[in-house]
Amino acid sequence: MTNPENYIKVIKGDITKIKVDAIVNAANTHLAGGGGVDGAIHKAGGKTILEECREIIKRDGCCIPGNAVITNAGDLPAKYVIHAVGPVWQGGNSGEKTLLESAYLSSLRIAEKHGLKSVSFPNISTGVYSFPKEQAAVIAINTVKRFLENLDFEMNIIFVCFDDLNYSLYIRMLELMD
Ligand code: AR6
Repeated sequence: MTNPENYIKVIKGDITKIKVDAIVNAANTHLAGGGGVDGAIHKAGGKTILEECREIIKRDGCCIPGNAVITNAGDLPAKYVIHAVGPVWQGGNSGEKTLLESAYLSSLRIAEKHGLKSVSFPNISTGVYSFPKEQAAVIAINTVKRFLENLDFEMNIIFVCFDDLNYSLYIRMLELMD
């Protein structure tokens, strides 16, 4: 794709309300549901999502940080949920940046494999997992941009920010890209 920035948007809101081919969840290694965006997705999507997560865990054992898996989206307006596991921030010297990049890339590769045309991301790892928001935003935007540059079909990406700081960081960084 040329000009990937034309396919990247940022909005402030609740990702469970977004009608896209797939929303990404900030999950944990057990795909067990939890708080934050994970809790909101399972609450709004209903039990079929957790049922499919349990089948995946039974088959694979766990979903390690940096990886992602896809499930149904239950009652959500999206068609699929891609569950990505970001790193827990431990000070920055434990491979957190690479793992966060990998969580975004794994999600994007799954979307590519399924031919998905629109994907929404939350700000993975910036809540309970405490990844510094500015560093996380740089990684998220650069990883998505590079991926789209090399993609041979058009995919729209929406960053759905829930808090004011993430929203203002993304707005600023995406304007800088122009
Ligand atoms: N829509 C969009 N973003 C949201 C929503 C929502 N409805 N709710 C929260 N956020 P977090 P993590 C934002 O904690 O840091 C869970 O318990 C939130 O403001 O959800 O990757 C899992 O089970 C923040 O910017 O995910 C894991 O155990 C961002 O989503 C653990 O938390 C990510 O915050 C994962 O921690």
